[in-house]
Amino acid sequence: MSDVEYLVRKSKEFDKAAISKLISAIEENPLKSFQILKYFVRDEFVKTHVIGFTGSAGVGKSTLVSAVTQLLSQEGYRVAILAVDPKSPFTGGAILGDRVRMKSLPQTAFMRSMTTYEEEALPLKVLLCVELLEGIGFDYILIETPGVGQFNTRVVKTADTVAVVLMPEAGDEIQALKAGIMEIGDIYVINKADLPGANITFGQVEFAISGVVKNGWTPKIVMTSAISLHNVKPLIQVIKERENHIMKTDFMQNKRKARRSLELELTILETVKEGIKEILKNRPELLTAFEKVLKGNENLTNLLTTVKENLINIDPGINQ
Ligand SMILES: Nc1nc2c(ncn2[C@@H]2O[C@H](COP(=O)(O)OP(=O)(O)O)[C@@H](O)[C@H]2O)c(=O)[nH]1
Ligand SMILES: [Mg+2]
Repeated sequence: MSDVEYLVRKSKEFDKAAISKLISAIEENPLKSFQILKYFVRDEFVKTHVIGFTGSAGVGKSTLVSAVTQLLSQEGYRVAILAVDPKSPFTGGAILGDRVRMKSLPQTAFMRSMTTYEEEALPLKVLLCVELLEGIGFDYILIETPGVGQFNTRVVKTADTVAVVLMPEAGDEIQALKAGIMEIGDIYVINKADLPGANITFGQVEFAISGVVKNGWTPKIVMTSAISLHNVKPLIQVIKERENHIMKTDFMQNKRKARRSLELELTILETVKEGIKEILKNRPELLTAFEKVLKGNENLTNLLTTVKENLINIDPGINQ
């Protein structure tokens, strides 16, 4: 048995060290991860509920995800958390803080932080890790993402349920909601309901999303206070309601199709990117040609045609 086969077998027994090693391998080289993912049978029947938690920094996503994990684990479910953390040049990321906040996770739960660069949004490696965790058989995969830019569209394609997390006096977010750019939520969570102003925010969200129906589902608004488990129970109830709704139709299958088409797109993109790097390294005459283009002595189309011909011949160097 190869190393990979051994790790795959252990991971199916929910061995955390094995799962971590497989995730590291995916992170290191997403284009080679198919050598791992092929060992996981994917049936038509989907039982994993993927929930994306998105929202501005500091609204309490990590605390909330940790509380949801504890409550679902108490019911006997297997929960995996992927905390996607953009590496910001300003803060250097919040992984350490998240580790501290999530250290009290139950024994059966699995948690992994993944760093990304802001402009990458939800990168391919995260989507492939969702594939892995689904293949292992987790009941829930909770993805924490910061609520900015491209994260939004990608999280919608990746998660079965999007929970937009807000806190009282979230003025900018309410404006965004009104403008329709935050209508990605299936659940709106007003966290920090122990602070003043939660009722007002609730009313504003209610007003902003009134009339919105997505795939027959009217988005729900729920108040939580993530610092106390008891005050997160209403969210668990809404998650179960949502589950009843989406499991009844072919929604889950369609979601996976959407996610896989995004994976395909990103896989092609990554391959082409690698190819471009190769070409730039091996064909110094392209730079000379480009300088001629800048001077007007050469046509850009000719240059790009050469690049295209070279790209077609690239060998991704990945044998399955
Ligand atoms: N008062 C109050 N504080 C909270 C609540 N949830 C989280 N916090 C605090 O808010 C801060 C940011 O929480 P964190 O989970 O890191 O937010 P994230 O950046 O969205 O992941 C931490 O100091 C938490 O302890 C809550 O429901 N009420
Ligand atoms: Mg966080």
